[in-house]
Amino acid sequence: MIATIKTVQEIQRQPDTWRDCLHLLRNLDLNLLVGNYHQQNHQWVFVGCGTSYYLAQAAAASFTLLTGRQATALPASEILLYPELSLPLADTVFPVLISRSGHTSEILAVAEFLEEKRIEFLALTCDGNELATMTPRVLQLPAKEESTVMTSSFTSMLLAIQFVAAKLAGQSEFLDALERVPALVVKCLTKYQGPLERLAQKPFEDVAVLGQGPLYPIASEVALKVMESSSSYAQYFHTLEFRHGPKSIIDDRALVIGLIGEDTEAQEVRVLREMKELGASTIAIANRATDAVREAADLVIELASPLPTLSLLIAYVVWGQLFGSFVGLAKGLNPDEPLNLTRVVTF
Ligand code: F1P
Repeated sequence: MIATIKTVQEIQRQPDTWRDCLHLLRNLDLNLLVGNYHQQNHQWVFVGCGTSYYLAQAAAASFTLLTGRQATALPASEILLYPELSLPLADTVFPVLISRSGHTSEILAVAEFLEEKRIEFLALTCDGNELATMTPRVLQLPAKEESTVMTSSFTSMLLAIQFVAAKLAGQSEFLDALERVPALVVKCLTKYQGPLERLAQKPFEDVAVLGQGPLYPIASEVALKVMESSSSYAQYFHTLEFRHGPKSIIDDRALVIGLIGEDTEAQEVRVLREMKELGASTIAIANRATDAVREAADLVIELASPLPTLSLLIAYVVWGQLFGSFVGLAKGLNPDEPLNLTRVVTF
C-alpha cells in the first residue's frame, strides 16, 4: 500500500528534487531576480498561506541569520485584512510572495494590492500560474507535485531562499553545505523510515511538535503535516514554552516530537526528558544524538552531519512529512486524499 501513495513517493524523492533545484539555483541571475533590493535599506517580508506561510517564517529566519538583516513573515490574509498593521508601505519594503500553485486567491489578492501601491515583489513558486505573470521577478522551481499536501515544494522553496540569501551574503561555506544535504537525507531515509513507521502504528490522542528559532516554523509545518495527512490534531510550540501550561495534555496517550537545535540542545532536551517522565512517547530529531538526547527519546533520528543546523532545516522536516503519512495510513486513511482539503484554496 505505502509504495503506491503519491505523497510518500514525493517525500522520498526529495533529494533528487533538491538536486534539480540546486542546478537551477547555481545558474540564477540574482540581479534580474532581486535587483537593488538586497541593499541595506530594504526590508524583506515573506508572505504565504498554510504551508507556504510556515515556509515564509522559515525563510525570514534563514534570511535574517544569513544576511544579518532582519526579515519578517506574514500570512497573506493579514495584509488583506489589516494592511496598515502588517505592511509598512514605505518604498523600502520588498515582499516575497510564496505559493506552490501561484493560484491561491489570497496571494493573488496581495499581488494586486502591491501592484496598486506600486510596490515591486518577488514571486517564489513551483507551478507559476497567474502569480508568475504579475511580476517580472519570478523564481519558479522544478518541484512538480501531484499531492494535495505540500512536501517537496515546501523544502525546495526553502532551499531556494536559503541559497539566494547565502549568495547575497557571500556565504560560500553555507552554499557548500546546502549542496551536501541531498546525499545526507538519502542515507538517513534508509535508516529511519522503518522505525518511524512502526511508531506511527500506536494510536496517539495528542501530538505536540516542539522547536525554537529557525526550527519553530519547521515544528509548525510538521504539526500541519500530521493534521493534513492523518486528520489527527497536532499542535506546535516553542520548546521551552511547552512547560508553561501545555504540558497539562501529557499522559501516556501523547506523543512529543522535539526538533533539537545543536547549540540549544542542553535546554531543549530537558523539556523532552520531562515529557517522557510524565508518560509521553517521544521522538527527538537532532543533528548529534548525545547521551542526553538518547535518554530523552524513544526514537532518535540522528542526522549526524558536520553541517550547520540552519542548512539542515529541510532535512529536519522530512520525518514529520513521513510520520504524518504513516499515521494517516495506520488510521486507514489515504494521505493522497486528505479529508476536507483541496490542493488550492480559492475564494
Ligand atoms: C497553500 C495551501 C497549502 C495547503 C492546502 C491549500 O497553497 O494553503 O499549504 O496544503 O493544500 O493551499 P499555495 O498558495 O502554496 O499553492
